Amino acid sequence: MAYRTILRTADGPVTTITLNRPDKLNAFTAEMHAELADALDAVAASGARVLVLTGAGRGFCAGQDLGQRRDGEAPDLGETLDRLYNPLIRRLRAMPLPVVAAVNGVAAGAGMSLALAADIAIAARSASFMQAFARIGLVPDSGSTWLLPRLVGPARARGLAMLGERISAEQAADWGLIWQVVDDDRLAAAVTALGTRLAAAAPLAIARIKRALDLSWENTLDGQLELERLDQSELGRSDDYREGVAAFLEKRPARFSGR
Ligand code: T3D
Repeated sequence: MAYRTILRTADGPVTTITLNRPDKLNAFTAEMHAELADALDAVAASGARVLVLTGAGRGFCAGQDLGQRRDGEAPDLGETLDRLYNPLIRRLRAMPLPVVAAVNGVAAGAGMSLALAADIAIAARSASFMQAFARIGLVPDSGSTWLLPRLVGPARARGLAMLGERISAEQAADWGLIWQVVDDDRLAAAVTALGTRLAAAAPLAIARIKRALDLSWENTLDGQLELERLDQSELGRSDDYREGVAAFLEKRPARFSGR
């Protein structure tokens, strides 16, 4: 599929998908959703070990393209969530490889949800985050009502969601919304370094870590202890575990195969 609204590039084991409608701060259209879904299929089939999501130009993603909602009719937004946004968020969370959001600029509405749904979000210092939904009469979607209280606690989640204020990348990092903020001219290098580290990590362990941390929100401590036991049972029999221990004892970097 030839893309018009995104770019997909591979650098060894790291694939980068760039949302590419810079004049609209990479706001989502139906076409972008379709191209992104196709690109995620390609990533899944490619054996990539890390996925980086970023935006072209001065924005990361400004959420739904409101230009496609301007005609005054009353669209069933539940239907677009069902068909486009929810599958995207579910898919990113379920992908076995680590997903990194390289937040190069403003992340608003579903664009902020997208950044928060990544496993690791790293932002340029000039980037910002905005739960824009309430400003246009909507509830936060694409997972934000689930993610926000878990990341920042209920008080800040309510403030962010109800006020729709734009907060700086630094504040987002201070509040625990994202992993790290770096100077703008360091973002590309920091993302490359992160991608290299994650690509060298043990793939089976990474996939189980993603799943276990998500399941922890619904599990009791007992349930989570049991999940850890089952994961550890399986991972303990993997080539990756054998390689990890051997590499430690031989004082060399591990070369994980994902088996
Ligand atoms: O509809 C459904 O299917 C349900 C799903 C909903 C999910 C959602 O995401 S709802 C929330 C939608 N997003 C927003 O409400 C954010 C709207 N944008 C903004 O509030 C501001 O643009 C920003 C705070 C993000 C950035 O402000 P600023 O001052 O840095 O930039 P700007 O000048 O406002 O925007 C630059 C251009 O991008 C501008 O175009 P122009 O005038 O130069 O031709 C602006 O209209 C365009 N743009 C920004 N966001 C959107 C957009 N165009 C369409 N849709 C947008 N969301």
